Amino acid sequence: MNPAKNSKAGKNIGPKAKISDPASLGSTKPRQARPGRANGLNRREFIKAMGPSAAGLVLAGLGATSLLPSGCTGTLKPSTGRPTAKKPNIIFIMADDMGYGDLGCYNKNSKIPTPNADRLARQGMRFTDAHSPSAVCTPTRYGVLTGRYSWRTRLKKGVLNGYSPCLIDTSRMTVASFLKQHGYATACIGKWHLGLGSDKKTDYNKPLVPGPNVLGFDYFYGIPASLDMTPYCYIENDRPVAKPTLTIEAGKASEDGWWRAGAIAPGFKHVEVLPKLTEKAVEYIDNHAEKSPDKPFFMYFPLPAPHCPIAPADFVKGRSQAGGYGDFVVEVDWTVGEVTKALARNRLTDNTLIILTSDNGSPGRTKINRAHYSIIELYGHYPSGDLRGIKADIWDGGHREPFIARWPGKIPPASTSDELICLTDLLATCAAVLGVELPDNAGEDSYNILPALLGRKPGKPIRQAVVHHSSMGMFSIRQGQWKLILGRGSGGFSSPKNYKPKPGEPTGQLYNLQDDLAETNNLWHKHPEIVKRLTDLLEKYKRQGHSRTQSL
Ligand SMILES: [Ca+2]
Repeated sequence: MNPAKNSKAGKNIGPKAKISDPASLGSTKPRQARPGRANGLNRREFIKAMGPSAAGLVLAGLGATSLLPSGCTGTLKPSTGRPTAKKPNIIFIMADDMGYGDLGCYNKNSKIPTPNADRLARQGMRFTDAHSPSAVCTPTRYGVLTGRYSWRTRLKKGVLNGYSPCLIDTSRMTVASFLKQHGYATACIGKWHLGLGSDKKTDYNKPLVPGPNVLGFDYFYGIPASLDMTPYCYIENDRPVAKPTLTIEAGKASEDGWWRAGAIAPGFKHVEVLPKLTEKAVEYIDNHAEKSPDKPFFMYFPLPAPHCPIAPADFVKGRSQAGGYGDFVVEVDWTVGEVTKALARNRLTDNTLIILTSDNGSPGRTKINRAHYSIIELYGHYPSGDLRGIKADIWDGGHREPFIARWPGKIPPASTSDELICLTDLLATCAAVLGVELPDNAGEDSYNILPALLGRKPGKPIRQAVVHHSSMGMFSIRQGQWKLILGRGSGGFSSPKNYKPKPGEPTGQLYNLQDDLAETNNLWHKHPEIVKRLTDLLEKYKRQGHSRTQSL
């Protein structure tokens, strides 16, 4: 196959796009930096700032960053020649329904080539015990942006749809509003899925307020909800790029997954969404580097893939040994590569903290409910790796996530951390990066994981515990090696969903993950004292309205 020849994505990304020719998929070579730019200074400014010795080095062809301490691309002061610490750019890429076992760097038996994610892991830190606060989309997104568990809101189970009102209270601090307050440019590019407007049913003929712009994002470009949820349209800031005036029947883009029938904007094609959003993200980085080089930026980039409908672009078809799903993960990896290349050519790599994770587990593990076929049976690929369960479940396959963080000079390269963390930790960690305290009424379930990112070993866990939550609203709490589940069954997609115990049987599940990662041996009856301790801690977290112990 010649991917360039067959690429629809390449044709449809538009004349302004700077994303790679898909024929170079997997290529690791960063493009040349824009001529004359070095750390936001043009060549003349840079030489003036660094003095004659720098001029010689630049003329000798050495990159500007090689002159600076690793990890620091600070504003240069002529008086001392030393850089001053500069706020890092922060990019948070969150795949949709990508499993713990999909990426090669997490699963040596993965059937999916993911060279860009693997490289990010080699350049940064890979967490092995990171969790989304929920096993499904909307509540995880709420938790990422607010640092607060979503079950504290009106959303006690399930997810929103494309016509739901905005879930985040407009008075609540978000990662975006916090960073904006501290001088950042802020952008959300991708799948929103947190509700738009305040009407009971969103009216796409009216400004979509409140939405991302009201919640701290200077710029938003994306889709309202999941790729299988109507209405199918792009939104820029607070209105559709084209209104969803047409209708489409339910359909599919490949052998797996489908989209619902309903409203669609003229020209909208499911298969084009990930390339389009990638183009927008790359464009944002390029534009920001050119127009606002001295201002740090935060880009929240929630991808619509590999969520169903499984809709890989032509240029990735056949690239994996795990069918259309695997190919869609390859496309996610390509997106990661496009972002890192954009950083490199703009010489932003060294001063950017980039995180790659997923919002919940993969649904593709078994022939259960919405998973239309078994990726394991067909391809021998295990999207959940060695974990039990799939998306939506309370078992770790539902919410233990790949989590890779790179920040050159700060985060030790090729490192691994087994620190127990949660995606709600982004807010407190951003505050720590800036050296700012969070107010008590923000980030109630957010812990600062910066010490772990920097490779420090404080000797005790950063988090007191993490609370897990399934699609059906089943709770679990994790502390150390112990995981307590308040209920029987998966609480999600896997069968049994909610097993009703017979008299005398355990009413919940207790696992020791240290020697039972697959959650097979229920120790509920064996350790009643642990059951009580963790039950009490969970009740305390619910009662007091927060679980954060830092600065509270
Ligand atoms: Ca998801």
